[in-house]
Amino acid sequence: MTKKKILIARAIFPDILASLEQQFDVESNQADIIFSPDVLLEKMRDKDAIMVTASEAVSAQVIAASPKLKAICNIAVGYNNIAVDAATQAGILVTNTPDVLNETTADFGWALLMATARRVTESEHWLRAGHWKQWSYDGFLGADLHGSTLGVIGMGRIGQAIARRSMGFDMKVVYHNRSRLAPELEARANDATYLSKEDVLRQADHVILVLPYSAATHHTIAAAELALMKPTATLVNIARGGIVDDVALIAALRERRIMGAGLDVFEGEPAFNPDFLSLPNVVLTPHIASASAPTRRAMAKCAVENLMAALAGQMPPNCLNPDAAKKG
Ligand code: 8YV
Repeated sequence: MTKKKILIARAIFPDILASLEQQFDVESNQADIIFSPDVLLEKMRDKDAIMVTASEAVSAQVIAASPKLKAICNIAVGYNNIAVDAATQAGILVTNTPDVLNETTADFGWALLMATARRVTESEHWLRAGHWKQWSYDGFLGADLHGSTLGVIGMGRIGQAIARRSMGFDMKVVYHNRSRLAPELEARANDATYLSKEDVLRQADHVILVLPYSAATHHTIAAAELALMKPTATLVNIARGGIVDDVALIAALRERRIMGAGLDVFEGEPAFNPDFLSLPNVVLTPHIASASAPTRRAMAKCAVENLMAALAGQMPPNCLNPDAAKKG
């Protein structure tokens, strides 16, 4: 029997690649050279399934040019890079990798929160530059986490994991989400209080964004929203670029209308607005919130399970568009 053809668009763990090569005719990209949209389209033409990351845009055009395709398996929980409706119409299953990254991503949200509030990277840069000649009572005064109010915008599984961690800091949690959580979930999330987005921004000392990106969430935080925040507040984005209006954020940080920001994601990444580089009150990381070795491996394995199920004619465990099966 001829093996099914799959494309793995980015470098993955070599042993996971080797196990796939035993079962499928695999085109891989261990050199990790990003495919242009045209190259991706060309490579997908004869494939039965593809594995991509959030960096690959699987557009309606690319999908229309892939007549054999049965499955698009994202190695990410967010799937705004994939034209899911077009895939559903074409009878192509789309999968993501939820849950396996919740705790690791929540840990990283806290890393950014703490680094931002306590000015960790700013003071480290200062030290490395040789400026540390004496201790001073007001050197790098930051904001307290303990006893403060945490605002979570996007209270899905990762948002809830972040809120749970705030119990240890004796914090109050306020949140906004498309819909209010069930009472037992609010209780587990440190007795989180549901508020409008505006009230979360007004009340929180630290705001963290954990919502999925879509046309509806584009610029959830822009100039008007930043204006509602306390001048002492911090903002952390571990969700997606585009949820924050980066130009508006740069102006707010420059004018100290908020204290600081911690950003793991950017509009147009991996390119980002260079004005961030000249601001001391922002912590910048290159989209690494899920980057622990066990979690990245778990994400790859989850994507593999989804792909194998789809190519075996079964419903993948993390299918985002089960209706696609009806078109098949
Ligand atoms: C991914 C992420 O590592 O899962 C997501 O949605 O943003 C990250 O965990 C990254 O997007 C690569 O696909």
